[in-house]
Amino acid sequence: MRVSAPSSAPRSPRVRRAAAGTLALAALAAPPAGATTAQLVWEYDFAAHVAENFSGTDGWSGGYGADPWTTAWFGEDRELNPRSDEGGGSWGSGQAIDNHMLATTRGPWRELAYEISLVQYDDDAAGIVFGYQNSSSFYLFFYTEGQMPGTGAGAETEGRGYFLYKVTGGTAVLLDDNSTARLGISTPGGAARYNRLRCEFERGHIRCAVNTASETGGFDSSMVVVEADDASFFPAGRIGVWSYQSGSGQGLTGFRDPKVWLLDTDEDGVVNDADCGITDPTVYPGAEDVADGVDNDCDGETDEDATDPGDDDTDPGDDDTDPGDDDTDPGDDDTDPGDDDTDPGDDDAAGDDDDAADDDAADDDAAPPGGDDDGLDPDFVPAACGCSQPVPAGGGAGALAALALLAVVCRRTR
Ligand SMILES: [Ca+2]
Ligand SMILES: [Ca+2]
Ligand SMILES: [Ca+2]
Ligand SMILES: [Ca+2]
Repeated sequence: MRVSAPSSAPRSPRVRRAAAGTLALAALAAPPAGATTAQLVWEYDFAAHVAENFSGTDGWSGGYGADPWTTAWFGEDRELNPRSDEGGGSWGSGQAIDNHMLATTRGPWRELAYEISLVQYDDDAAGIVFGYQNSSSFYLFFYTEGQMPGTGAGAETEGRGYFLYKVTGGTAVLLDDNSTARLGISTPGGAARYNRLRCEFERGHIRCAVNTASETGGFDSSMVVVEADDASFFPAGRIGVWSYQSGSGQGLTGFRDPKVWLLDTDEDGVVNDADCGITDPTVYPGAEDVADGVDNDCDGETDEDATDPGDDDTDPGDDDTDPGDDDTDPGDDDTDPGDDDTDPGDDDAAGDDDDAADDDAADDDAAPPGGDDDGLDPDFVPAACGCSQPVPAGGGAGALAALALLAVVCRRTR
């Protein structure tokens, strides 16, 4: 259904805007995904860029050239209006269904809160796009009390309420809708009344709210009209506005005062779009990358700022004060300060210093001939005998018995 634009006094005086102050985000109670802070990264004033054909102005670009947009339609009342918006088509076909205006040089953004004011003299669909990848893939939030594109290819249908679509490769799926929430956006033939639309996108959770009572009055949870989770959400994309069948040569849809905030879920001062740990306030670009197995500073390397990069911190007995201790010997308990950890056969018994003067019976006889004092070396030769036969290898009782036998042999050969 089509309505005519008011023929006289088409617009009431502009609503006097409240002074910039507390961000509306803070007033949107109980954010479901924990968003409590955000950074305003962009706002735009269409009134400062009056153009008959607005596409191409300051980075804005129309998605469908046959339906131009303008900021000069109503003289001093300079919002952004579609000049025409006819026909149907399908997503990405270059028909009216694609009649959007994108901020092509802002962003791309993903984890955001996006607001804009909308006035609607028609009863057909109008809304906003975000996460825009191309004309066939984007998120679309709109309101209608008349004509609208359906799901799938976008064949025209009629509806009433709020709709949240995800259009992927030219096919729209319904993420959520709401036909019971108070509408009140459309004001066919009546005085201009701007409504504030807001969509938040945080970690795949999308929710959109409408304030139908005040263009600048902020939001609370009662104003949320659609809400959904999208586990396979798009990467960062552009934002824009969208109008369907509401041009009719009269510019029945108007937008103004877009604003974008980027969300900082963990309140570490770095917005989610730049934070590799969006729920961990110890992880952000510029953080010290300590030895914890985590890339704390989001540079792709892990633990590069740690004092001892070879220390894996998995040994509770390792105090990390000995630079010569590489923690790679599981048999080293690090409890003997005199142990230099260079002998893999070392059992770390107290008092064992692994040197040539070792008198431990468990010594492996690595000392040079004659340098060992245990008398049990394989290369030991009794100096008083003159026999050239070496003592059999081994130690303990066997070796002592061999020594006794050798003494008998020596005596008999004299
Ligand atoms: Ca953060
Ligand atoms: Ca973080
Ligand atoms: Ca790092
Ligand atoms: Ca680390």
